[in-house]
Amino acid sequence: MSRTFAIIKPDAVERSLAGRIISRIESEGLRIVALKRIYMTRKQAEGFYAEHRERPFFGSLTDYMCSGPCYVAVLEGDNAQPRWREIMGATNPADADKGTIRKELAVDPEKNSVHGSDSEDSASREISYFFADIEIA
Ligand code: 3AN
Repeated sequence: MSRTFAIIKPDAVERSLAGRIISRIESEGLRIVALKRIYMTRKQAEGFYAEHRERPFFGSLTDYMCSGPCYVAVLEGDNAQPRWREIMGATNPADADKGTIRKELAVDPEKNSVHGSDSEDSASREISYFFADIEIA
C-alpha cells in the first residue's frame, strides 16, 4: 500500500468534471484518503512548481493554477504513484493513450486537468505541502 498526491486542476473544476474524475479514481481501486477544495495562491503555486522555475511556461502555469479553485487529494492503493500517472496519461493530451483522463478530458499541455506526483519522493513532499497528517484518514 502506498500513497500519491493528486490535483483536479482548475480547467476540470470549471467544466464540472471533478465528480467524473473522482469516480474514475475510485473505479480504478484507488482510495481517496484526503480531499479538499482550495483556491491556490500565487505563492503556493510557485512553491509547488518550484522545480519548473526556469521553464518558459512557469509564469503561465502558475497563473493558470491560481485562475480558479482546484481539488487536492491524497490517493492510496497498490503502487498508487505509478498507477495514478498511468490513469492520467501523458502531459500533452495529444500524446496520451486512449482511455486516459488527459486523452479524454484535457484541453492542452498546460490545462491538462489532473496532476500526479512523478516519484515516491515527490509524492511525500507534495502531500505534506498541502495536507497535515491529521487530515489524512
Ligand atoms: P506532468 O504534470 O505530466 O508531470 P510536468 O511535471 O512536466 O508534467 O509539468 C508540470 C505542469 O506544467 C504540467 N502538468 C502542465 O500543466 C505544465 N506544462 C508542462 N509542459 C508544458 C508545456 N510544454 N506548455 C505549457 N505547460 C506545460
